[in-house]
Amino acid sequence: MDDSPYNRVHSKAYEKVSRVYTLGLDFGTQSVKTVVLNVHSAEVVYTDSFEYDSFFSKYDTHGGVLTGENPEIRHTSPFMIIEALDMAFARLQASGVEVEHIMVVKIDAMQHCTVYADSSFRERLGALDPKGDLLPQLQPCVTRKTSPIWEDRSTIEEVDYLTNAVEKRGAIQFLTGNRAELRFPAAQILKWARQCPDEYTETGHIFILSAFLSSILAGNIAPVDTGDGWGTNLNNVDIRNPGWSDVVISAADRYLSRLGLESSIRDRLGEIVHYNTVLGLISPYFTTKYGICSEAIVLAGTGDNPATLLGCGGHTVISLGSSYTVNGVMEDITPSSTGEYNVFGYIPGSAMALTVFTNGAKVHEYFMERYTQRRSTKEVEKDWEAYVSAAGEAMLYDNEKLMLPYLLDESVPIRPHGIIRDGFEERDGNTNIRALHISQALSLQLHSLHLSHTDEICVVGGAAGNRFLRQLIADVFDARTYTIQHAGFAACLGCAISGAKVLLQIPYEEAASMYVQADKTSQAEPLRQNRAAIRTLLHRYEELETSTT
Ligand code: XUL
Repeated sequence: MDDSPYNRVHSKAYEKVSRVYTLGLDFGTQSVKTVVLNVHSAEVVYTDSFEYDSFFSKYDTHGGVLTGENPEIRHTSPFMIIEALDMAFARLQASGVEVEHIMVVKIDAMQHCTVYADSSFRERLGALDPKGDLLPQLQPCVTRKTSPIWEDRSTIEEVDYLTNAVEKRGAIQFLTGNRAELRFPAAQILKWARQCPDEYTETGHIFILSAFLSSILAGNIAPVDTGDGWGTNLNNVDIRNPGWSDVVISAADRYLSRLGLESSIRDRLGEIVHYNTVLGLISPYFTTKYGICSEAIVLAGTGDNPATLLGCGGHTVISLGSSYTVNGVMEDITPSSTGEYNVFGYIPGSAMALTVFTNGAKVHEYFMERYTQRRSTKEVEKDWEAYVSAAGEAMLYDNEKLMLPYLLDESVPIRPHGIIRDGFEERDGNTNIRALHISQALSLQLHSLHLSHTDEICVVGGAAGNRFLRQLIADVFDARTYTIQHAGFAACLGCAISGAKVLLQIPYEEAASMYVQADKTSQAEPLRQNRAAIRTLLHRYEELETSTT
């Protein structure tokens, strides 16, 4: 066995003489979350979370996003994120967790966010002084002072250009796995180059956020993994050989050339690698300053969605937030022709799809206000219990009332807002509440047919506590549903589990079953007696939906 950093940590993991921990960090839009996992006991020994708005008020962010006049422009501050990396480690050290046992570190971040640095970045990373903080040492090399995030919608011109430029050369959704998206880096970079050509010229490295942060951790320029690299519209779709799309890169270069910018975007992008590629030892900055084991390795960073998928066990994940998302493995990589879902890389050789339904728990909140008597703010849980009880029994019938519950413009399927009730009135609260639950579950299933494994579903997010909705999801998908412990930390848990997988050299499935702890009390099995009704209801819902195209 050679004496590479990887082999040294791997043999340490087997010694079992001391504790071995892995560290997962999640840089979301609003907050940073951290998990430390004990590899041998499978115990989560530390969780932490802090919000940008409260801890970095000088940046004046709202929900982590810089305030501005144009609602289409949604940016964060790369400087705030750099400061937050120091803060995550400072809090970890102050917590008393034995940081010297941390042997692997992996980061995930909100997808599509980009950070821009000049060519001094590499040298600066190699010379980070632990006596100082990261920001003063790295700030001078950040060439773009704000970073566009996934909520940005200001790039229509570039999206049109990219779509048309490669239409006859393979079409962007087939070349990159996704239609040209407003929030993806290809369009974002081109727009910025058009508006700020001098900054573009000054920039030596364009990073996806997870790769930027991983570069700091590893003290060297880090590649992006397929999880995040596939969210750029610049990647190819060869999941076994990660790389950029030559066709799209040349189209982007033609756009830049018209602006008088002759050097290729390719030179600034770095490499794309498989999920979990070992980047090397952690930078001495983190070992000296925060006491992390000097033999700890850093794994390639990834996007928050691939990280969440693993952190929830690798089965399909349905997240029931104000919007609903469905995130699962896609064995047969088929891009969406309508943009209903996005395709990203996942663990090596495998891809995943992510769907976002705009109208999720927001509609339940609206119905709760409309149809139930609210008690005091202290009794929110009781109010929700009463609301769920109003939806009625779990037994389903062919003639259940159905609705298209689009309080807001819907993204899946694309429809204007408006609640359409199929043969019943707005006034009857219980009927409306039941119809909303059933209709949402049916829609989730009908728009997840591209996923490969929906036989087990991890349900997370604020509305995961709604037992009726969980049962309906079990019934319509004919799947066991469950929630997990530490569900709010699923993304960084996914990173920590990836670390344990590398240390123990076990398959991802085995790592997931060792470390993802299902909350046993939350399990729901599909009810046999509902099977026939579900078939009818799926059919009826599909007809209702298509009747409104
Ligand atoms: C995925 C996307 C969001 C962000 C959220 O395409 O835009 O889910 O990853 O952080």
